[in-house]
Amino acid sequence: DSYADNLETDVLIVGAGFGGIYLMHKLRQLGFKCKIYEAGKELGGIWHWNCYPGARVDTQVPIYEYSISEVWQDWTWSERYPGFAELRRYFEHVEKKLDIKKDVAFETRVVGAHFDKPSSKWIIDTEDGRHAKARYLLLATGFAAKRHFPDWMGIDKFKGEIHHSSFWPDAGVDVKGKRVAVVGTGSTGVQLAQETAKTAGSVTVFQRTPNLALPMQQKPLTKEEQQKRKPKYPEIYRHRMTTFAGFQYDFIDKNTFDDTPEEREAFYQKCFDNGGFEFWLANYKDLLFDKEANRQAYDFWAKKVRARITDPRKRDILAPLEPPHAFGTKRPSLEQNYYEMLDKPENDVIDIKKTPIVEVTETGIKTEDGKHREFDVIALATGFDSVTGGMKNMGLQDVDGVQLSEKWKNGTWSYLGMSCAGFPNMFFLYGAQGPTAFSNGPSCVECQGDWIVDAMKKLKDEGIKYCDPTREAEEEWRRKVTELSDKTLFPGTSSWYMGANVPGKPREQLNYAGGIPLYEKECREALDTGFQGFVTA
Ligand code: NA7
Repeated sequence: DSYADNLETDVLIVGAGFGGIYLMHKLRQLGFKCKIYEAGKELGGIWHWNCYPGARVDTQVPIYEYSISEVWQDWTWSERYPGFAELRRYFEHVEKKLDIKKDVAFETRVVGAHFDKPSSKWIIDTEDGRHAKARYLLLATGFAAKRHFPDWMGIDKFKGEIHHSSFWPDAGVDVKGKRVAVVGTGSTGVQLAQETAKTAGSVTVFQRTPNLALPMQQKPLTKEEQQKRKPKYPEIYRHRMTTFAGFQYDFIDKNTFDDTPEEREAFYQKCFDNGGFEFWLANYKDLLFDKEANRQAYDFWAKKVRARITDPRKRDILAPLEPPHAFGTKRPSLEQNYYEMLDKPENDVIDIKKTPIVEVTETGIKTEDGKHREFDVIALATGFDSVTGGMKNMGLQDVDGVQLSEKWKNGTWSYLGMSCAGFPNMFFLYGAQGPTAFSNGPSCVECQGDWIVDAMKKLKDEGIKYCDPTREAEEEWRRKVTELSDKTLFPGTSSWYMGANVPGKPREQLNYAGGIPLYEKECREALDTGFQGFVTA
């Protein structure tokens, strides 16, 4: 790659997933010269990294795709919630349509970046010692760029196969007839356990917190039905930006106790039958605000799930009568036969809140009650240093040489969830203090991507060379993010939304909980009033 060595460009984008590709496509149209640095070997971001058994998106298509008409016009899916292999094919299709790869340096990991004041440019350093110079630095590294590994004693001693879900070998792992342990019950753990059980001899799930998983209601999609619906796509994409989470549906304009118990039961049932996140994001509007309302939803959920499990011990671990946390304050996984699968005698679920894992041995896992269980394969579905971990891990320095990891040591400060004081001409998306975890990825990426692109166009048109948010604007944004979250039930639950999944990480709301429409309005106001909150020169 001639450009990849000591490259000079207008815009350096980090990450070639949904976000990075969108930025590149839109900025090219405006005549910006862009390059992408990508640590992986292919386009697709999260779908490039995640190929564990069962990896699948939990948002329906066509909501989970670009609104770019060249891309959607001649693309169809095979099912409502596609798996990783089909998502990878989607990115191959995106490549055919948008010709992205010619400007991507793959296997290029960014390990440092600083702003050179005299030239007003970012100098970006890669792991293998290359450097790039760019007027703008755009970070599209997503919320799951840094894995979270448990620190159990003996984890290196295990003689079988052990893999983190997002480092799963591309060639797969042969689990046929084997004893498989799955640790973690986030979206990943549920999918992994469910899929692995199809061929494994046994699956044992180590659960710290039950996943309040919802029925996926997967459905095959025909080409014909999708083609017939395509004329409606532009309207679908316009509409998704008007909903709280960037979906095709929204919370209903009614509180839980406005309905009679019978009406409520029927409504909950309808959400379950429609499947996906409807029971979460198209529920009564007080679901995530009111404890009593939330309890109603939990009780319905527990009743439905408990009825599917015959083993009383497993039933109480998987769907306890008392809620482990408010429903929806941790991300529900979408399951297909998770509960029936774990109910089978050969499979098991271990409550590691009660009996924590104390050690990994050469042959298995030991828990605090002294029990040792033997395994051939251990799958770590222990998640990520979510939202902030990736950006803190890139060696980013502010104008005074202070690392972002230092600036964010005791908490996160950004402006609009897209910029940071002291990091001029740097924007990021799908990260801290934006709608990130409370929204559909492509909706969030397009909302923030359009703002970044419009901001850069404005900077160019007005001849502004330097654009840096003020610390006051950051303080105000952080206050807003906290205030919005404090009205909800989220702060009461230890989740990755709250930074509470990684030991030692500050507990704070990492996401903007006001929904996409309000978020967009606030960001647009800042731009339309002439870079309000930024110092420009
Ligand atoms: P998550 O949602 O962070 O889930 C991680 C799971 O691993 C969760 O159940 C954790 O329990 C558990 N965990 C984490 N550390 C440990 C240790 N040390 N011991 C035992 N169990 C542990 O990650 P996912 O990969 O499932 O999903 C990430 C997002 O990607 C998902 O929400 C989708 O948006 C896509 P806990 O709940 O903290 O008690």
